Amino acid sequence: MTLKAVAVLRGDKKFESDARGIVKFTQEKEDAPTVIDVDIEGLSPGNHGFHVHEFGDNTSGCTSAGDHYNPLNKQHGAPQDENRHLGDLGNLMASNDGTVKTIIEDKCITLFGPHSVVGRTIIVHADKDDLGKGNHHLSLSTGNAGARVACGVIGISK
Ligand SMILES: [Cu+2]
Ligand SMILES: [Zn+2]
Repeated sequence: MTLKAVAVLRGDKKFESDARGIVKFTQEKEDAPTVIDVDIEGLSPGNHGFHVHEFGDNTSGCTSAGDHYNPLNKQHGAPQDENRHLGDLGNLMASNDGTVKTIIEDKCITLFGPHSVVGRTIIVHADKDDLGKGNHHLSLSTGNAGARVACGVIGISK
């Protein structure tokens, strides 16, 4: 049975961000990769860290979503790394007009079972995620990706 989910991302006013967009998740069965369809605008050109964070709580904007979703207690990393947070999706590359339209396939993100990302928050950051390799004190926790410019709670979709 295919499961689908969607998040509507809005800019965080604290950072005067007007980034916004839609991220759709589709997974055909429990052991299949999840296909993530990204359509975002209003970003600065260049790379932006992209993660699922633990909580579906946006009461204080994107800040209240907590840390990277990490139910298996791993270090921050790149999507293709074995040692990565479940929520680590690497970077989105915004073009010169500030838009991102891309499709990501990820083997860790799931819509099934106890580690489902439904009800959690997807976040786009101001800066590039160094994928745990930046030698910064935040590299192995957040990738030093900076402010949370846009976010949205992942909800069940039809
Ligand atoms: Cu993040
Ligand atoms: Zn992470």
